[in-house]
Amino acid sequence: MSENSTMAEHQDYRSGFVAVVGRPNVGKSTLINALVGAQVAIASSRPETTRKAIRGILTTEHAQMVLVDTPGIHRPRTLLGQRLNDVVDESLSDVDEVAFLLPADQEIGTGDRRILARLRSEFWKREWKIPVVAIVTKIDTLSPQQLVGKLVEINDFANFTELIPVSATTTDNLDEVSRVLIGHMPVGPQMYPDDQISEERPTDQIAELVRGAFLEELDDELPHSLAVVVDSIEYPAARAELGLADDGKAHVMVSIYVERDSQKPIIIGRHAEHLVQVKKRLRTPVNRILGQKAKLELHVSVAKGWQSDPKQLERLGF
Ligand SMILES: Nc1nc2c(ncn2[C@@H]2O[C@H](COP(=O)(O)OP(=O)(O)OP(=O)(O)O)[C@@H](O)[C@H]2O)c(=O)[nH]1
Ligand SMILES: [Mg+2]
Repeated sequence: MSENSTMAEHQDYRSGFVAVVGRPNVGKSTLINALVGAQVAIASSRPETTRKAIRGILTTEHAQMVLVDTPGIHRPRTLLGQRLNDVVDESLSDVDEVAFLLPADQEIGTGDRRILARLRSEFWKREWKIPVVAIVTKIDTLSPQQLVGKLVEINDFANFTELIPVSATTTDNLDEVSRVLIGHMPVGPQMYPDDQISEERPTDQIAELVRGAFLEELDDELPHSLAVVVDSIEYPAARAELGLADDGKAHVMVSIYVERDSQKPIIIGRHAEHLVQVKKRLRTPVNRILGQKAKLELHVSVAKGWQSDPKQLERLGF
């Protein structure tokens, strides 16, 4: 009997899906990475970083929790923005629990009220139909006194199932977050192997890593205009068959799309410095994902106004 099935039969083993929601930039992806203990979702200082419902998997001896990262809920300005909000709706349609993130360093605002209304319409009928846990993020930005005031304010905002403060950056109270979220999950079997931390396919994982690396490399608003697709992975044996040079590496063909011609040189950089840096930064993580030496081949193309063009959005996987 495998270790998995032993665990799955554990009488009060818990498992379930937790949708992690909140306004853009409140720290959803950072918290998921901290809980899972690996970079499963990209995080950045710019709002609207997350575009897909990426699932991070946390497995303990007594539970398996699938954390569903979601795009920040916002008032959409483009068709992409609408699609991102749709992603959140889909993520909410089949979860066991919701974690609603509110940042300690900002006031409760219209955005939060809109999210609460959305959660109420979906999950409230005299009481919450599933647990809705409020998580106050970035508590490292407040003094202990300020934090007390903040917790009172959020406690008055809605009657959440539970309220937990956390800092993903300092890991302050992080264990308590997983304990509480797991505590509210239903009893159920283990769904993924012990060592699986993400549900993404390698091609999608690499595409996200490339987008994340560009977000770090570029320091203006341009990153919002980027879309990244891994077109193919050519493994050494297949390359040899095609008569291509076999350097023992898997070649990962990546297309990077920008919205306008003028953005191309900015993405590439002087002497292709951005491309070089991104490849360097990602060498180890990409090798790890593919389990072998790999080479990124980055091609920058223009997909005119893709954020508002239904056809282009579909082609880019939205
Ligand atoms: N000080 C502090 N900053 C944090 C903490 N958690 C996240 N951040 C920062 O907040 C910014 C946004 O983090 P993300 O995790 O990308 O936020 P998000 O909610 O996933 O954002 P979207 O995907 O755009 O909706 C980043 O600059 C993080 O470094 C924290 O605990 N403390
Ligand atoms: Mg995010």
